[in-house]
Amino acid sequence: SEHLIQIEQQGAVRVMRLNRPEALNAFTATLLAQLRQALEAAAADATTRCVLLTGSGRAFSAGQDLADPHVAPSREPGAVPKDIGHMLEQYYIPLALRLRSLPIPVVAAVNGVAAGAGANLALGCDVVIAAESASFVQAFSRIGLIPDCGGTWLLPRLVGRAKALELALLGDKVKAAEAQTLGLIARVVPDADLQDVAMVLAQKLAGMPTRALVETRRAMDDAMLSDYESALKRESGLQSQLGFSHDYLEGVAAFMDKRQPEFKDR
Ligand code: T3D
Repeated sequence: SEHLIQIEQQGAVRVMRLNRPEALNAFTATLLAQLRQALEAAAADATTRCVLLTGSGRAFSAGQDLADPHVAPSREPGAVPKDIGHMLEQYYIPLALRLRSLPIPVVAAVNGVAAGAGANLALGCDVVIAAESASFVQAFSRIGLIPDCGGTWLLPRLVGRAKALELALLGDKVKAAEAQTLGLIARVVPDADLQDVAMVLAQKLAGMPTRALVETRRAMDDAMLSDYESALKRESGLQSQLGFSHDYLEGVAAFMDKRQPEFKDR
């Protein structure tokens, strides 16, 4: 079948480019399946230490393809309505979970508009940077839905309840600069620099102690749901494990020897 994700390896960084530019990279079942497959392959490849997710054309992703027969409501009178929850159960939930549990960091380089599921999958990545001309739209309420792909979990955590509800209820387009000011994303860069800046960032992460990065993500996510003391204890448990890792020995040795570390764990 057609390749809807363009994959490219640059050293230890695997670039995954959503590649349905004629449809603003809107998600079809095929595209979602290919993206999940690509994530599995990156997770399984020991030489890949960072994923860079981006889009081709003028959009990052317009979210669910509303013309896709899996979800498009039939306009025929008397037609049986479809259960669009199946699409979430079968495709989006496993994808969102895999992104969040990947054994390597994931950078999202948002090159243009990111709407609906496209916005929330991007916001679920570890470091999100965007081009100046990019924008984020919680498009769900406009078509009678609620934010999915983790939107109800992510948005209040990223920007607080007041702004989260404003974004989700109104479904207005938020420009990249405002998204950064709100704390929705990490960084905004000039359009012409996006791919380079994202690659430098991804290469930097790829050279860092992968396990520590991934445990940091997990510990922060878990800490959101727990009290202070539990977070302290979880940190301690993870720290003991990391203390036995090659990368910890290497990191401290390199610091003491005033040389660049060479991290290997994954
Ligand atoms: O299980 C389930 O299905 C539930 C899962 C839900 C997950 C979701 O993601 S729900 C949200 C789905 N996405 C949307 O509602 C976004 C709809 N699109 C827009 O709001 C806007 O198109 C954008 C903000 C993304 C971009 O705006 P703009 O002005 O830059 O472009 P445009 O002119 O609106 O769109 C260009 C074309 O793409 C246009 O087609 P045309 O007129 O050139 O033939 C437009 O219809 C089409 N398009 C845009 N988004 C979608 C789409 N076609 C199908 N599905 C789309 N999501």
